[in-house]
Amino acid sequence: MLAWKSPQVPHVVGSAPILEVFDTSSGTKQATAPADKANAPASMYVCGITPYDATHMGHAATYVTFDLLHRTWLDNGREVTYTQNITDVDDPLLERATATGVDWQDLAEDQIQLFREDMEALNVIPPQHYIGAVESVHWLVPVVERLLAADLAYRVPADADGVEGDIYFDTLGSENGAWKLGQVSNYDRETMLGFFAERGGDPDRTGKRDPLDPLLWRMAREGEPSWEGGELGTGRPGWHIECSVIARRTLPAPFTVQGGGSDLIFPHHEFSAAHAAADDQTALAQAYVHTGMVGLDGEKMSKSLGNLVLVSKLRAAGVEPVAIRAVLLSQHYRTNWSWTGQLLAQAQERVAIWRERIAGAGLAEATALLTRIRSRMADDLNAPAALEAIDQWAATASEGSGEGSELLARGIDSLLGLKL
Ligand code: 5CA
Ligand code: ZN
Repeated sequence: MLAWKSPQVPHVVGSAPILEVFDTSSGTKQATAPADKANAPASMYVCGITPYDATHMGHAATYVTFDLLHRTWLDNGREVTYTQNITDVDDPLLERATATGVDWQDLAEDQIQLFREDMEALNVIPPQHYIGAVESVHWLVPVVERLLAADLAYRVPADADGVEGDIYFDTLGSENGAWKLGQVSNYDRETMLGFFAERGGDPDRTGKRDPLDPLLWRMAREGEPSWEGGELGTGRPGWHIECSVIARRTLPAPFTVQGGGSDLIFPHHEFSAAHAAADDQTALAQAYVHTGMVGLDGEKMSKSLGNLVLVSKLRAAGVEPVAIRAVLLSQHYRTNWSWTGQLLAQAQERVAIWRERIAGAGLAEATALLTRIRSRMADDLNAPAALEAIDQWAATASEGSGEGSELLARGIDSLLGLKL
């Protein structure tokens, strides 16, 4: 699928320390390159949108976070391969389409287009591989066929709707040297069961070997879209296998970083990794990086709760995207936080001050400030500290020659994606 237009990312002289990120799986900060090969190629998979509603600040915060990671790697001179999916067929999308009386494909197409415009406005570098679930069905079918043949997947009898043969993943039977239940999330079983039921799983489906076993292939139902599935029969894919297959088709194994919001730690990233390990005995990713949940005035922002602050609405109201991005950078990516009008007003004020001060920046202080920004970003993407460094400089710098102005503007654009 077409992604969106790439911004120009300026190259800035100097070098940054190797980026360390917090890895959910090990519970520690991990270097994202070997110490002796800071500029090794890097690869990243970030879970994309389910296109049934417009981009809210939670999505934006997550994609901007991984954009910071991407920019930090580029600044290290690394070649980056980036894949993002689109869950363009799944229950929430189909349910919304039915409820609003629109065709599910039209709904997806409109929302994907709006997402592209939002990402472009927010100066987010697009992925090289932007792939929809629908496009990946023919990659995924042979994988599920292999799992079935190895008895790591199995069929269940008909449920109330009378449809036979949905295919599930045998979680406990699939544990091997590359993956064990809890490998990614480190959650205990009770926590897993809670999140599984909350986030699209069906623990009570009869005929499953274990309540946590996730769906791999759903047989065709009347009124639901379906695809030819070879030995699987006609149907549509489960959610985790989609990301697992798209990632492995487009990136090396294991790739450097798997990314998404913390709502994806379990079951989604746990089982994406499980499917990969069951299919080819490899770890899916080297590090699993998760962003905190963004809320609105204290509640989680979600499409289903309907308490959304939309990027497109703010843009339409004339808010500068650079100010929206400055709000997103003002909060550490791992914390849960709430969007407020006050944060936006503060960011707008900051942007105005920075613009004014950068015009007169001296060369030595611009160079010193860039070094500070680089070291803060290398330490688990500490964007709030990087912004504070800019504030501090802006508050104390004397009116200079302006010789450092271009360097500083380019550095802030390159590293933070803020085009001032
Ligand atoms: N299509 C799946 C991933 S394969 C999905 O979760 N789609 S989504 O549209 O619900 O979310 C898109 C991305 O935004 C995911 O990475 C998700 O973890 C993240 N996200 C969703 N809500 C929030 C929120 N309130 N705060 C921060 N990130 C969020
Ligand atoms: Zn995903």
